[in-house]
Amino acid sequence: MLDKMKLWKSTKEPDTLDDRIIECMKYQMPNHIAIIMDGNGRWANKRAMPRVAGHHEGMKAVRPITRLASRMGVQALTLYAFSTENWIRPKLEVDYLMKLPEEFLGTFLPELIEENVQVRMMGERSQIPAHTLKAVEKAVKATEQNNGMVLNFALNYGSRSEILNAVKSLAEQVQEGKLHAHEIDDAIFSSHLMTSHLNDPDLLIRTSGEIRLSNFMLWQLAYAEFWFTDVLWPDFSDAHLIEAIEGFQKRSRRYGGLKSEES
Ligand code: V07
Repeated sequence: MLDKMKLWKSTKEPDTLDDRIIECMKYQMPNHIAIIMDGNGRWANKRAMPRVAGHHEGMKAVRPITRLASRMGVQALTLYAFSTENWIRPKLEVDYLMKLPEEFLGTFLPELIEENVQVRMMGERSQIPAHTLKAVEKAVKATEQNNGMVLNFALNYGSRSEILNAVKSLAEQVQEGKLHAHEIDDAIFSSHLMTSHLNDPDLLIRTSGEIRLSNFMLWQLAYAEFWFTDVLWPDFSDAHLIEAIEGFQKRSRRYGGLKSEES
């Protein structure tokens, strides 16, 4: 895709996706992109299809986005696949969703290994069905020697519960005399979150027109740029990711000096 020949193309030619990728990569890329993949049910509704068909189409959209992010040099991509609030959905829908990791990895794992991607998962493991967890953990293990982009799936994840668990574990350390309460700072707190091994996202994308965080990475998104789009997740394509990154780059150039002081 990143054809070196394209570098020699005349600037008069219309912008192809490859041209835009090359142009984008001249500027500061987001290090960590987080995505709330919303609008799968609505995508299906619009076509008079069952909701699960939308989820399946949404799963198919993950692959090209992962591939493009990795090729553009993004260090981490976190995808909100299932929230702790999603359990209230009809059982058949939940059962279907919990089969998607297996299906996704069944076809995509060899390519992830090949592309040097590191698969990770964050979320409350105890409620996740054994068959789902097994598939995810197999992928985590199979890619742990890789050192390319981290593909972090938020699965049964909720940010408030993550924060509360961090508070509890810090409180225990204080109680055991291993830590003084006044020593607790941003870095120590962050190290007790599920993202302790990752930098904070610098770009959040939410599809499908909802302008909410829905309990997603509340601590980690403190300084992120937010990109909201009406595009439904199954329709979110390479061009949309590039558009979001171009938007991010315009903003981070505008606030240039300030950004690095904040973070
Ligand atoms: C899910 C597809 C994407 C749109 C959002 C809802 C439905 C990929 C995964 C996945 C998770 C872990 C993993 C590999 C793949 C996934 C769920 C739902 C529960 F290691 N898509 N996707 N998991 N959807």
